[in-house]
Amino acid sequence: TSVIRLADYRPPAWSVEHVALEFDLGIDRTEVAATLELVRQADEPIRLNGEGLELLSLGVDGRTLAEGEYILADGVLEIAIDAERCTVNTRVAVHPAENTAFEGLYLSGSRDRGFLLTQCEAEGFRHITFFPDRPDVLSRYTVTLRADHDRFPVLLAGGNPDGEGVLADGRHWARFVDPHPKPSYLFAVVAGRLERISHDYTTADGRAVALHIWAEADVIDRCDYAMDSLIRSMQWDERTYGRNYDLDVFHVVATHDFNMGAMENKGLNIFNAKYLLADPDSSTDDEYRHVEAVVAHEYFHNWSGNRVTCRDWFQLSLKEGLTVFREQSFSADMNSAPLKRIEDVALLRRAQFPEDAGPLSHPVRPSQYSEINNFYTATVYEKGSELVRMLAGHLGQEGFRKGMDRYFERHDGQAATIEDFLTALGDANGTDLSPYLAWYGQAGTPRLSAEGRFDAAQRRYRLTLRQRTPATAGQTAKQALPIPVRLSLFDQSGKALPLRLEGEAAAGATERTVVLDSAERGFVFEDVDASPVPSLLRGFSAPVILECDYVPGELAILLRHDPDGFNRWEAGQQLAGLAYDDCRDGNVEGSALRAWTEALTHLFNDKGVDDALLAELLTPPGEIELVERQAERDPDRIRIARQAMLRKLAQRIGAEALRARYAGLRSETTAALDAPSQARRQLKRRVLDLYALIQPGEARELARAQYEQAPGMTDRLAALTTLATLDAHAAEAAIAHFRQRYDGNALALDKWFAMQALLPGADALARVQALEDDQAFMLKNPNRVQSLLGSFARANPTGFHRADGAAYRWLADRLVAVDSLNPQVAARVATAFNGWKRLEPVRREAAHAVVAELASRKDLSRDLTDILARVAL
Ligand code: HT7
Ligand code: ZN
Repeated sequence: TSVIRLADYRPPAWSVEHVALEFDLGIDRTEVAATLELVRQADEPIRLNGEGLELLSLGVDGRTLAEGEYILADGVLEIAIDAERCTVNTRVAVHPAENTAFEGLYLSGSRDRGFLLTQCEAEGFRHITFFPDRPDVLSRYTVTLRADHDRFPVLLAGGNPDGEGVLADGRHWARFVDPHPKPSYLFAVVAGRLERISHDYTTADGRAVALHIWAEADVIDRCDYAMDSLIRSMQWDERTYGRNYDLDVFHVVATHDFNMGAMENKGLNIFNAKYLLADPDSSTDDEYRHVEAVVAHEYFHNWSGNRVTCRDWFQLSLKEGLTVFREQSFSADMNSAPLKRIEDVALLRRAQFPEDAGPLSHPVRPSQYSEINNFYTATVYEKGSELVRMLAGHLGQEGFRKGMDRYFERHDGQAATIEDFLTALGDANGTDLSPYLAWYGQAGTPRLSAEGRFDAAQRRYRLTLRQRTPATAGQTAKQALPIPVRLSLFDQSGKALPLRLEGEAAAGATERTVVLDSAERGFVFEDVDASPVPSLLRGFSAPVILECDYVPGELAILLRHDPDGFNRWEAGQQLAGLAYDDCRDGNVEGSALRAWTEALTHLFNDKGVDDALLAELLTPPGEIELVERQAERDPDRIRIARQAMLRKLAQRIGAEALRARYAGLRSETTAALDAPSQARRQLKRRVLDLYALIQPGEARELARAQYEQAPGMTDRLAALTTLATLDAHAAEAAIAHFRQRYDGNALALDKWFAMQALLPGADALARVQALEDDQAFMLKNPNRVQSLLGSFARANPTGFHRADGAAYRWLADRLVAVDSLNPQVAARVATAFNGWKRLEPVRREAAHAVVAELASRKDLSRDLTDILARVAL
């Protein structure tokens, strides 16, 4: 397969000033007529991308081209022409109902009741019409839709409405004009039977905007929370970045058939229903937060992505990393900032660190790709956001805002690069941010080591910081990066010390940031009376792995006294890691295990600790993160050691205290969404799970009662999970009850499939295979595939990594089947093979055989082939 390289970038040879598109919509066949106003930029033929299009006619400046006057090969239509400008007319046919890949124009739902929609990012527009399908070609769009009125009563496209009317034979039409030049990947249309909820919004700069959320009739009453979230997002972007919405209408559409989370098409966002619908009976508290976050994310793209877009797909993080960062700040403002940070860092560690440590590792700005769809990764999104966070931290709140203003002003209506972004931020602040560029080009997670030395005679504390990044796939030479380390020093009683660095006149704040910009550097703090406990990398100030030889007692001090909620949790995670090591090594009397259980017991009994934070503190790193602490990776042993440490904790807190706490939290009878109620539910779940480790019989009865009386999905699903984890057979009746109660509710059923796919142990495969026979299971629906196959393969280590390799062989077989329908989804699930090389030998051999066999097949999609080729290396 061919490789695209950043180094080969050349500006487009022809620009497209205006595009007029006319759609004659039908489920089996849609005809698309396009008129492109092209302007020469270089001495080259016109080249238009087109895939899977049936070309009906082609004309230039009003003249139909005969066969020899153009070349159509390998997805490119080439027309050689002398003029400086010209108009190209094409007419093509496409077949939406046959499009199972959900890229381009496709059908969501059934033939008789579903609706048509498009997905163009990254390269879907070429499946709709011939076009220079690259993000640096910005054009103004006029779109006319024509369709049968009864079958497609609602016709939508991005932009402002520009007329509608009736046609002969029961057909009708609608036209839309988008005044803002945009790349083709932001184009969208939707047509079908949809209901809507609406809100009249006025922007801070006085524009009246009609907000519409569209969904199929059976779920339209679950869109209110998304509308509230949208309004909050719009207000937040006005307040925080001075950014206003810029069209007269804003449409949001929900679909159950979508490859990713959502899509920020200009003026017409399209959402996976999973991230748009929410109601207490079918959504968990986590899902409510996800809806708020994804609605905000897509809305924020209107500036970070749409008004200023990407020059090429190597710059993907320019819009994605920045927009994730904007969403994270928004969510922190709407909810609890420390809890949001905990959630985001936990995700980074669970998803991005393993990605960056394995064969799929790549820089935030990759230098080459063979299939761009495979680069919508945790690295581009989550690590990309961490890089923006470092820049924001470096400039401070005001400086960052000034920099963002400069960036939006300077590049409005342009396709920009990551250099442009750093330059604008730096220029607005009179500073040079180019050292941070190295973060964008270097893959791998840096290891930051810290060593402290206290000198009693000099009353000094010397902190030596060192960095090193291990070699990653295809990138062995690594350089030092600027690593901002926010820190405090605590005395043994847990009091933060005022900090004075060597050479400074007076002591300043108790927290400051030092930057390690070389392989090693020492920082000397003056006026220190006794050996302090350093609290490092506060707020997770850089995406690195901190290696610091804390003794357990030091971490226990931070865990008890650090005033910053995030760092408190972080100290708990570090201590839990050491406690895990004790359990792994069979050292059940280990000092770390003791310090961890004691400190947490203390916090458990401390009425001053917030419920939500306590719930997080009671959750040690998960089985996936813990593989890093295991030389020979054996998921069964990891789980055994982790369960052992949790059991120790439960014993230390004591059955009586756990039961009493659970009873105190149990009284809830409504599913109210306020933060304290959510926190109580979260804590209740942790407490019951701990209790189940020492009193399984009683815990089962409590879980059963909780399941039956649950006022909402959070409590119901938590109880069902606890029951099923205790004993899947004993939970059968409740599992069947849930299945029946939510029959027809796709999103609730997804959770039902996922919950079972995640149950640990070697019999998980048989359970998953049995679930494939459930009538509601279908390979053609991405959410269903993710909930059963994806959850099992990517998040059930003991189930997937069975020592006999049976689950590997089963997944390989299913991947081939999914691939024939939807390559993007198959490629995503296949990343489950990412870590096979570091498994213990028996599993490694089994996985290797399967991966090698799959990778040698010649009949797979480019998406899946690309992942397998890299994973197999
Ligand atoms: N920008 C969106 C990316 C996206 C996508 C990419 C490839 C294939 C299908 C897709 N659907 C959406 C999502 C986002 O807002 O980041
Ligand atoms: Zn995005």
